[in-house]
This record gives sequence, structure tokens and C-alpha cells, in this order.
Amino acid sequence: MKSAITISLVPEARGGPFVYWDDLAAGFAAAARHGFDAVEIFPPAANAVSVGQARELMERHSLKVAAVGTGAGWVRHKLRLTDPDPAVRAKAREFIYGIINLAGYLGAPAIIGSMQGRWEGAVAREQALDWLAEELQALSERAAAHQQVLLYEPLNRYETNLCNRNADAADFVTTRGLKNVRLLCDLYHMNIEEQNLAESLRQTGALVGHVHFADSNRRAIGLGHTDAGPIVAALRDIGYAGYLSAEILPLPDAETAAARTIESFRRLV
Ligand code: LER
Ligand code: MN
Repeated sequence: MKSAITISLVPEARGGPFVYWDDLAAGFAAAARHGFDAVEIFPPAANAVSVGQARELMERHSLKVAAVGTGAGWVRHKLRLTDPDPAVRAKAREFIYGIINLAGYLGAPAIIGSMQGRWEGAVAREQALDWLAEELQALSERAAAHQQVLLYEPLNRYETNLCNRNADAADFVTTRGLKNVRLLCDLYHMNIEEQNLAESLRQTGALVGHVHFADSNRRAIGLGHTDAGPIVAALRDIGYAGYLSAEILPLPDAETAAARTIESFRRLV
């Protein structure tokens, strides 16, 4: 397993669960100083990150890019893959295609989290899931062209009403035949929704594609009440070799959050 830490370049996401903010070069430098293997980037749009600059930073600091988030499509533009308006769904798809390409050029997968949206009003749950499956199929084909999977993230009940638990999401991607989609298992969402975090990861098995490494209170692992030992043991047992990526609040400050994360990672992994 490998370590990663988040960098947000989205001012509208202020207050959100990202350790480093606003400055890609400074975020890379800080991640390298703490000894992380990779950074996870949350960009405002695909064209806001220069592939050349990002590759240069990766090389200079010997860091990989673990994943690239698409949530700015929702936070900034209110685009969702399950919007009742087909024109909005098309814009959401185009926004994400751009990020899949950016991520692909950096050797990373893209994440579908908040852009999955929710079912509400005149849209029935089955209809929203049909739209989501259709979009994830198209998006995951684009990811495959970069030899990447597409990461789909179940979110807690306050952020979506589509898939809240790993088992729901696993059932969804399996029954819909989404062969190039893997799950992003975020320990913070899981702490709200799962009965047993380690057991849920064991059951998700080979579908675990990425992990957001957050404690119960969305602070660094070690600063809440999640028992991370059995979780890491479960990941090891299922043969997970991907990232434990700190999508966490920069509390009490970014440096402490990063230091506690890497300390916990080294102790556990
Ligand atoms: C995104 O990775 C996530 O976990 C969401 O909670 C962001 O709102
Ligand atoms: Mn997450």
C-alpha cells in the first residue's frame, strides 16, 4: 500500500476535506517533505492544471499522482450525472471527460464522488441509477483508453441517496456490468454507513480501487476514534496494493494533519 495526501485548487471548496490548498507546487513540496508517495489533486477544471507543470513537479519530487477529483463540476457548476435535464448531464460528462484525460496524462484515475448527484423530485431512484450507469459506462471507456479504471465513491447519506454503502455500490457496478469501474472506499463515509469497516472492505474485495484514509471525524488517522489496525489488515488480506489517500480536514493545521497521517501510515502499513 502507498501513501497520498490531498491538494485542492478550488477556492469554492474551502472548509472541505483537503490538506493543502491553492498552490500545486507548494503542495507537492510539502508532500515530498513529509515523505508521501503521491498527491491527490482536486482541480477546478481540467484546463486549470498544466500537464507539463504537474509532470515536472512529479519528477522533481519523485511523487506520483494517486487520483484526480471531479467534484468541482458540482461545487462550482452544479453539474450532476443524474440531473433530469439531458443538457446538464451532457455538460457533466464533458467536464469529467476533461478530468479523465488530465488524470490519464498523469498516470492516475479520476474520481466520481459528488458528481453522481441524487434522486429527488420527479426523478425516481431507478431512473437516476439508470442514468448513472449509462454515464459511468461511457466515462470508464474513456478511462480505459488511458489504461486507467474509473473510481466510483459511495458517499454518506447526507451527500447522496444513491449508494451509501460499499455493498450497494458493489452490487450496482456488478449488476450493471461496469467492468472498468472500481470503488473508492472513504473511511469517513464508511464510519457513518457501515456496520463494520474491516468486514465491509473484505466483502468488497477486488473492487476496492482506492481508499480515502480519514478518521471518524474526518481528521488524520489517529486523531479520531476509528480503529485503523483491523482496516489495514483487511486491505492487506484482500491484496489491496493501492493508495491510502488522506482526504481529511487540515486540522488542527495542514502540517500536523500531514505529519499525523504519515506517522499513522508508517505504523500501520
Ligand atoms: C469526495 O471524495 C468525498 O468524499 C465527498 O465527501 C466530497 O464532498
Ligand atoms: Mn472521499
